[in-house]
Amino acid sequence: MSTRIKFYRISNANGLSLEVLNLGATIRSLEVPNKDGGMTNVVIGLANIEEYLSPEYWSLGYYLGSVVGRCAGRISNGGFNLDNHFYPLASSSNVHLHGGSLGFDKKMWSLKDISQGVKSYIELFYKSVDGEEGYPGNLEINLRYTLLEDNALEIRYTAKTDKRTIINLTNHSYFNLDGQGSVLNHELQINSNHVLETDQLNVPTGRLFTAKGTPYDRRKMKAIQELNFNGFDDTFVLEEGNGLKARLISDKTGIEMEVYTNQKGMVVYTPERLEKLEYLGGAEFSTIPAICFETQNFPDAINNAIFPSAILEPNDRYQHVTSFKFKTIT
Ligand code: FUC
Repeated sequence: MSTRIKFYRISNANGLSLEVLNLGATIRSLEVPNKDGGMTNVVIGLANIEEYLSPEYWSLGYYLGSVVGRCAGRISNGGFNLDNHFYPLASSSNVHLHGGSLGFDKKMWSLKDISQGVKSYIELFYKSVDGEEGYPGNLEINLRYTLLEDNALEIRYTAKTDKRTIINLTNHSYFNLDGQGSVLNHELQINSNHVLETDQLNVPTGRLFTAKGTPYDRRKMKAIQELNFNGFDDTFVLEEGNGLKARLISDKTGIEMEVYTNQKGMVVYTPERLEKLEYLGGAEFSTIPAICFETQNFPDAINNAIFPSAILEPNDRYQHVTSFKFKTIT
């Protein structure tokens, strides 16, 4: 397999345009029509694609736009037990994060298919071998990014294994509907009544708390910035079904984004700040530069018997669908 970074671009008839890298199946840009008749890149990307491979960038642990796996989020206890075997994982303070030292975000995915038409899509493939980053089983992942006619970016992950394993995939795009600055003035709605309680290391304790009456009550649309806003790095519990899971709006560009998923949880992450790197389009960012909607299973599910299972059986298929749907309010 070639180790050169390549990029692929697709667009749809309404002007939505997506650029994806083979490295980490990374979304580098997603251009959406704005209310002024122009386009806004609503995700944070790097100006120079080679920088996605640089040790300096990796050491920041941003995962800008990348697919995170084999298990997104934190795993406690320095690993996990499966079928009476303990699988140790790369950990710091006994906590494993985002698939380990060389997770799926740092792997070269291969292009399986690309189609430019009414339904434009890019399909990528990655095989994670038995034992990679300590996880059991050869895991084959197909990932399809589709630009639908109704201006949704659909991300469809399917995976199969030849041995019992655990899996929790997500995409780590940093959304900013202005393409620069901060998201503090964006309006946000999250359709969730419960949040996972976490400890000092941000590992779930196994308990949920009720969002009502706390800064996590975001069921009504309102500005991200509010008196008690202290940033999010939290797992919101999602209701089952096809309903709306979250909505984000910027008045400045008139861009609205809706989040839909078949996953049971969503880590909402708002970094405090980002290093002054060379971002795509010369974009500059300030305090609370972006918001990530990491749709997924509950982190550390393998170590919490009451969480939905993260185990993938050899005769089963992992199927995850998330879409980010855009509208331009003029
Ligand atoms: C999210 C967070 C982490 C981390 C990372 C970049 O998934 O849960 O804290 O900082 O993204």
